[in-house]
Amino acid sequence: TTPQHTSGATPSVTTDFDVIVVGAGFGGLYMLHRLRGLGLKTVVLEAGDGVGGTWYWNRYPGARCDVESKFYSYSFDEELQQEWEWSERYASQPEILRYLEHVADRFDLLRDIRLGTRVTAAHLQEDEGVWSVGTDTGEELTSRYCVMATGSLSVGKDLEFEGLEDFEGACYRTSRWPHEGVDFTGKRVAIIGTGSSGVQSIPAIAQQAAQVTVLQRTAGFTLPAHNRPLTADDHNSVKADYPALRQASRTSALGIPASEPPTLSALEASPEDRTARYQERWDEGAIARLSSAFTDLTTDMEANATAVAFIHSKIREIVKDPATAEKLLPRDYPFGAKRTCFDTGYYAAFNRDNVELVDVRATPITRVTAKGVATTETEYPVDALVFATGFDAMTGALLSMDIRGRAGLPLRDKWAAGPRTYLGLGIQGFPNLFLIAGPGSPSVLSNVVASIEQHVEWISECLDALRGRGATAIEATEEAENTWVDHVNAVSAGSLFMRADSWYLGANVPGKPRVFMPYAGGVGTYRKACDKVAANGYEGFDIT
Ligand code: N01
Repeated sequence: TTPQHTSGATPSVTTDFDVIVVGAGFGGLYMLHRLRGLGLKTVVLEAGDGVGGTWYWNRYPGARCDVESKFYSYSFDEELQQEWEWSERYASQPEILRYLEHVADRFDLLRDIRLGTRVTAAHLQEDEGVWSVGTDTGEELTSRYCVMATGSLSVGKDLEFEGLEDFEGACYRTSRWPHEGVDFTGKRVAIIGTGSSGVQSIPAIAQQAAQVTVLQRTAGFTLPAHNRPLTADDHNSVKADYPALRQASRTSALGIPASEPPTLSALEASPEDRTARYQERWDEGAIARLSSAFTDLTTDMEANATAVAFIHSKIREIVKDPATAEKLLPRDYPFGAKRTCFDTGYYAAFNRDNVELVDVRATPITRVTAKGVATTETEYPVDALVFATGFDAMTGALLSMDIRGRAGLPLRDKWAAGPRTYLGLGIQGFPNLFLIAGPGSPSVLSNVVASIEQHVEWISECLDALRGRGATAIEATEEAENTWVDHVNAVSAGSLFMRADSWYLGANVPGKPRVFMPYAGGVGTYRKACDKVAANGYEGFDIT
């Protein structure tokens, strides 16, 4: 690259780029498009050999989004949303990847994306106010601004199993699935993990493999997706409604248009009415609909227990073997305290002769052996192991890089007791570094595409405003960051979310600080807070 003067930068300072964006998923692609629109020289560095982020890596059988395709898509370009046709209500991983590849192509993004380039370090050169970004390809690039579009669920949790190196069969991770796919025909497969990735992949793998052994530690809640192909009528009505749907998403709590709020307590309804309402919403196939069936499911544990009892009754109804059904009943935490899973044929898969459920809380996994998996009770000989064991969520990708701010302070040190951000967008001590859908923002508690668009637009407008002022640096103040972190904590304190050992709390990763990382105040409320900060001249940020 030819070094150039950055727009608005001190003339004596030259950088390779105005902005370096890390990651080419939904966030990085749109960020690049917007920054180009501002005339800022931008490069996107992407570890994968293709664009797509989450949808590039998570190619496991059955991978599908749990937000309807009409909402889980970009809204920023009218022609794009009018021309793209989703084939299913809930889009599959291959289709979402095709969509993102189409977007990259349509907006000619690839020429500013370096694929196969993993960022390993980002150091602030404090005197010059420049970020120096190191990659695993040995490059050292400089920029005035850095945007981390690195995803909340992009770094897998370490595999904590002893003896893994002894295993003579094949090992797969759902989040790093081989591009050529895997043929399990005639194979015995053990699947470890029954979160969203597990419940989606288990029924799909069971259709092919000779034998599937599901190793379940915690039974979770999963609702049927009722996915279906979209018809011409669906397309026409969505396309006609897009402006209203998008506007409703932006002001909603979850980043999808809100339905009528409930008016009745679960405890006031008669048992018959309650069951009827739960059944109606179970049949609809939309996660948020069941949890908002009554006013008090997220606030009153007795009310919540009625939803749990309904879901238990459904599991008992679907799963023919009573002993297996009992093991599948979620009992460890209230409904909604962890991210609810969304499946196609999960419980029914346990009615197949080739699927066996092992409760590895009762009989824990002791080690992986040459031939399979050993528990305290027995050994399960298998040809392949599939790990659907989750992610080092929200902070994993950021802390896997050596990010250093003022006085060389590592972000890992700054966040030793949990992530601290202002609005989830900026970090005190790390000027000119922006996060997309990071900790302290609604991100994983929302339709993340809607949240990403809001962040990208806020950051673009902020950079444009800085340029307008002739400023070259923006940094969250300590006071603003402290106030925001206190607010994020206050909103989640006492909520349902605190009642489960979830990845929202870092509880799935041994030794990770137990801090509720996303902002639970809702997408619309959050957007207003961000807009107010901008309207007040970026209050809470020091601008120089
Ligand atoms: O990961 P998870 P995931 N021994 O952490 C088990 C999004 N997503 O990849 O609960 C035995 O939820 C662990 O057991 P336990 C979505 O936001 C969305 O499935 O810790 N078991 C758990 O069962 C989701 O929430 C979609 O006891 C071990 C599982 O592994 C997030 O990604 C699809 C274990 C991990 O579940 C993460 O989902 C996929 C061990 N040592 C993902 N370690 C959709 O859009 C872990 N487990 C639908």
